[in-house]
Amino acid sequence: MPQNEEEKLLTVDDVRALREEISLMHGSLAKDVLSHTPLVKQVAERFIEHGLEREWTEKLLAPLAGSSFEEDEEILVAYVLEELDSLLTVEAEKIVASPSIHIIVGGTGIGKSSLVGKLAARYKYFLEKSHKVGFIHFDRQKVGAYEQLENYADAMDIPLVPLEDFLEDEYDILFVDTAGSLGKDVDDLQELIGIIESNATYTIEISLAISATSKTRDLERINNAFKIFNINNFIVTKLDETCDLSDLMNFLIKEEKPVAYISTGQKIPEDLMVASKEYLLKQYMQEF
Ligand SMILES: Nc1nc2c(ncn2[C@@H]2O[C@H](COP(=O)(O)OP(=O)(O)OP(=O)(O)O)[C@@H](O)[C@H]2O)c(=O)[nH]1
Ligand SMILES: [Mg+2]
Repeated sequence: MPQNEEEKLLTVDDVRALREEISLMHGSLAKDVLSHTPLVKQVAERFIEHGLEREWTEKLLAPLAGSSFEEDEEILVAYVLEELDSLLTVEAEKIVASPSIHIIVGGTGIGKSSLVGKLAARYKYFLEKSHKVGFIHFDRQKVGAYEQLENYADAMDIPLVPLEDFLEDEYDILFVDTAGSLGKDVDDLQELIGIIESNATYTIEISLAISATSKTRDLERINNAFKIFNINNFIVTKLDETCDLSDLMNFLIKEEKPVAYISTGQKIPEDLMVASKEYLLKQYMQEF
């Protein structure tokens, strides 16, 4: 190839740099447009203060600058909320048709064991169909973890099924309580998942419990730490402990994984609800 043609070829790094430049240009164009429309800019800044990323928010609102809506705050806010609504995903509660095992993983003290108790009670007592439910204990790290689950089992009249026995008897749904810092148990938990998957009896669901009080970097750290598992959905805990859902909202729209349940307090089994976008957005807007 002649030297001058070779020189013309773009390297991967060149393309990457070009892409970044274009995306920056879009960002600054959006900013330029917004700076001429005080109300649109003000609404954008408020959402940015509430956790949304600057570039994303400015790009979203830029087309409204210069439109007939640029002076209508209600419409501008509703427009962003509509977009958030379309990006958030929630999961409908499953009616268990075939035996299933639901494993709850997540950081230390996030509310995993409480969730296992709340969910088991819900499936046994509060749904239209009463399911045959059991607990599986898989927390070998925390002293007292077994007793905590045993207490729920006694209080709710739900069996605590020994790990060796769960394939013996068929349950509609088994809830597995795990440790926050799994440490060496990661391999054992993966092995358990492998056994469940290779045995046709049960389907498996893994939920990552995340606290509404966690900051973005903690949410990302926990999410990365548990990526070794095939996480199906999130369960948000401790929503009652904060009025500021900025970091949670930003995390959820970036992750694009559905939220299945929301835990709203310490009371077992009452403080649990099936996830709703409307509820999450209402809570998010509370402090707006
Ligand atoms: N306010 C509030 N407290 C909660 C919620 N869920 C759990 N808790 C409390 O958080 C504390 C820890 O709950 P656990 O369910 O033991 O948490 P865990 O993730 O199993 O903890 P480890 O097993 O130690 O990792 C307890 O005091 C619970 O009552 C919630 O939604 N809101
Ligand atoms: Mg626990």
